[in-house]
Amino acid sequence: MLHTLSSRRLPSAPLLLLAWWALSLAQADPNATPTIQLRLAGDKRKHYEGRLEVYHSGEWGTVCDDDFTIYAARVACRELGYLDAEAWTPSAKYGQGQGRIWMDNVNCQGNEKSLALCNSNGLGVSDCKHSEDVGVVCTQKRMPGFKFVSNVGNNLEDMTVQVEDVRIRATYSQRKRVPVTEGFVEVKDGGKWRQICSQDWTPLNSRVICGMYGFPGEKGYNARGYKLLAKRRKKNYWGFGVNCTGTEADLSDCKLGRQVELKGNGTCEQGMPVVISCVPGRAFAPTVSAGFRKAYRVEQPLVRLRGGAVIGEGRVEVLKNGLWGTVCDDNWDMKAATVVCRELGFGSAKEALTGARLGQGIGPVHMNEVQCSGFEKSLTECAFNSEATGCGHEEDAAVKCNIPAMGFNSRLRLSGGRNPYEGRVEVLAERNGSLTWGAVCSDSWGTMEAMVVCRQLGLGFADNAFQETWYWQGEPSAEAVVMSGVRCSGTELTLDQCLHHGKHLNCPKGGGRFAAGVSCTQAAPDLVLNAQAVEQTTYLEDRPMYALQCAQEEHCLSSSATGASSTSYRRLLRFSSQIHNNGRSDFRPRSGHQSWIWHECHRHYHSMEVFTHYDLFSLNGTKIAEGHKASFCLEDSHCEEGIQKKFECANFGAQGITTGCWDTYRHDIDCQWIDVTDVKPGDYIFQVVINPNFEVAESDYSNNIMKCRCRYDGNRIWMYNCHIGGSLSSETEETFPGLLTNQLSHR
Ligand SMILES: *[C@@H]1O[C@H](CO)[C@@H](O)[C@H](O)[C@H]1NC(C)=O
Ligand SMILES: *[C@@H]1O[C@H](CO)[C@@H](O)[C@H](O)[C@H]1NC(C)=O
Ligand SMILES: *[C@@H]1O[C@H](CO)[C@@H](O)[C@H](O)[C@H]1NC(C)=O
Ligand SMILES: *[C@@H]1O[C@H](CO)[C@@H](O)[C@H](O)[C@H]1NC(C)=O
Ligand SMILES: [Ca+2]
Repeated sequence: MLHTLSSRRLPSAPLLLLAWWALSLAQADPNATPTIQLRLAGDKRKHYEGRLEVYHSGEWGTVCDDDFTIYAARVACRELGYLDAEAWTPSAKYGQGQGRIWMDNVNCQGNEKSLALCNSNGLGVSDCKHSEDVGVVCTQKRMPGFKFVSNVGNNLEDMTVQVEDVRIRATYSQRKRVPVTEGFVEVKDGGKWRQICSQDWTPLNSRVICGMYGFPGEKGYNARGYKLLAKRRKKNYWGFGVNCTGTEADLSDCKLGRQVELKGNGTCEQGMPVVISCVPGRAFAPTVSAGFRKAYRVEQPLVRLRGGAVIGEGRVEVLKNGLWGTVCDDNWDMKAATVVCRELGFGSAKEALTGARLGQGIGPVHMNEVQCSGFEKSLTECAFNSEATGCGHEEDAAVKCNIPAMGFNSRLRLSGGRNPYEGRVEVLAERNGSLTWGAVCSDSWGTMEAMVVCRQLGLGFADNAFQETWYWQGEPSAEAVVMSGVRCSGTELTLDQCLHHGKHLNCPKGGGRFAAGVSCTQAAPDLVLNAQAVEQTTYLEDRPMYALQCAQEEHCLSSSATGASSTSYRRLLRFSSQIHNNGRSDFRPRSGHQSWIWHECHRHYHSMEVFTHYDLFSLNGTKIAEGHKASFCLEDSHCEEGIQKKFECANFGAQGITTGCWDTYRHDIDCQWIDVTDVKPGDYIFQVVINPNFEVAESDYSNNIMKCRCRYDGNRIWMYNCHIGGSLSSETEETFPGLLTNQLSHR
């Protein structure tokens, strides 16, 4: 990138002359413009970005970043059939290319039809190195009416497929199935849908297209039936074949196949239109529309996604030795991301994300420098380095996967809100024999239910669940309640998978302006309790009643303390809790200052009346010590390096926990204990649950529960095996006696 002005910025006089000559030629006769083709190559993390490569005189080469601008990127992206460019990147961000550096000092106005029409040193004239290869990020949207032209002739080595759109066109009898998994493949080129000639077609091509449509695999189909159908259809074949290796995440990464010789009568030689049949993941098994689909859970996965706003997105976590951990983003690419997506029953990857873009995990970093061939059945079969030294959770890898078109948001809508992300929830339901939009009863309506709505609509996480929506403007568009008694566990893909009353509606308050509402958000906080801190700070204290008056008033002692003499002692199990916000937005109490409660005894405001539960259970799951509900004054006690504290309790300050900060309740503050005065010696399970009523939305609730084994000999107490919910494999968790995970998953 660094160069002296004299040698680089100003082309020598003969070069200038040459450039002028080439330009004037080009203007005089458009056919004299050097013929080039473009492609996006290299280590991509989205299919619509990459190293810009130019094909000329039978050779692929790159473009130097000197003088490159967003205008040049726009010309290149449009030439590739994308609507526009979003950005460009210098210094071989997508890796160094090979061969010639075809263009240097490219200077475009932005409206040129081809990169070849922009000013430059001239094709092949460059003194750059491949470390200066330029990359572009195009918009995901394709240009309507884009024509895939090839002016390079038949010599199309390694050209990629750039068409306007692709689709699977279901036959009439299959059209009612959701999702569509089988049909003729068509590409849109020059504004027209065209079939592909089946000569040279391979299952690898089918695999890529199934992946784009959200399906992990492809299978055979009844060829004879389709042959008969094809005979009767009018055909309009595309002029090219497709040559995928099977590991591409998108058709635009596949090479172009042979040109197709179309006969005068419009048939392709020895061929018929390409048909594919995709195999959906279990969660997306087809049903005839409006059928009942059960929520589905993976049996014993080795890989899972966490912290994603919508289905098919999340931080990648892998199981090793019974312990869940994360993946470092070094070398994280579309191939690895696609292996994860297919393994989990989705299609290929839409995006491979780096830098903990979907939140930071906890526990170990299990994999680093992952390298997949693209055909592995599981990410755990890819090559990787188990040494993750230098990889912190701020480098956690994540994915966004293609999922099938389920028409989820055609059965649910929001109305009346102040913006498109909020509103009264309306569902399509069968009433008196016809489908009508109706409201949802707000009895039992809470964050879990709102989460399912936001996810189903692709709007992210729930920010708020409203039980009253009367203060929104506008008359409700659907007055009648058509759904009541909704209770979701949080894993459902759609609201109708949640428990509800079905036909037997029961909603005393009615719908209208009291109907259920939601507001959705792209980013949510994620509170996680530091299990080690609990383990390390536990001890017993015998404290006289006269020093516990405040605690008694705040119900922090068990019932046997009532009426106890002021000189008697209570035995307290004390510990510190450290609550981190690992999510992507700040945690704030649901209610504003005006409704906080002043606690005279402790002289501060509580912003959430129930923020944590502390309990002690026997090994068979019976509650032993009366735990209590603790409310807190939320603040940033400490933050990670480089993050500013925002929340402070003192003086009626703003309460909350900033992303990257944590709130510490030291073992020596009042009520930070369980009263174990009446507990007999033995083995127990100690449990802490934070945000237990899901009052505030989080991107992950599974890590809100923490359990420890606990041994009490009558004098001393030992706390061990402390761990966060969801951090162990289900088998390991089962060997840990007692109740547990279910505690959180239902109220
Ligand atoms: C597909 O590409 C490979 C190499 O990239 C080549 O060997 C093969 O002949 C191509 N097949 C077709 C049908 O173009
Ligand atoms: C199209 O023409 C070819 C030869 O030109 C012939 O073999 C083929 O049967 C014709 N197909 C149809 C559908 O007419
Ligand atoms: C369905 O029909 C019944 C009786 O005809 C009527 O009372 C009720 O309001 C109707 N419900 C809806 C949602 O139209
Ligand atoms: C559970 O264990 C406790 C003692 O730890 C015992 O008193 C209780 O009866 C047991 N309950 C069941 C259902 O086994
Ligand atoms: Ca959480």
